[in-house]
Amino acid sequence: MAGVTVPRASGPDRNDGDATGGTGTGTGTVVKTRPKTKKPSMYRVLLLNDDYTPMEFVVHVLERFFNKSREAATEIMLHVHHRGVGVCGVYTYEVAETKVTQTIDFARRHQHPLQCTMEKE
Ligand code: TYC
Repeated sequence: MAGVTVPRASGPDRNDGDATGGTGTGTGTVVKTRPKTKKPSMYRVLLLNDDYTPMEFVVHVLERFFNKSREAATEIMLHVHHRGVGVCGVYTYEVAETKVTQTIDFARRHQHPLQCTMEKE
């Protein structure tokens, strides 16, 4: 039957990667496959204030594990000192989790109570 058009591969889930649309004429329409990519969820790593961890130690943690300059690290440390909590960086889940663990372990080894946590952005 000529002139009848059946919609194919119109939605994101209809395109299974087949490169032809069947018109029954031996010709076809090339349908480009759109690769399914998803942006990963991002997580904020937070540093918490306490009364005992030395300021210089917190600056060192920010330089060592969060790749901050001395100036940026000092700014974040002072923000946490005054406000109680502050963002050290935003990372994918596994990277954020690693930085939280590294920070807490490093603080513990130096007998400081410094705490660090993460939250979904
Ligand atoms: N409040 C601490 C002090 O006065 C310094 C400090 C800053 C501790 C930031 C923890 O995440 C922190 N020595």
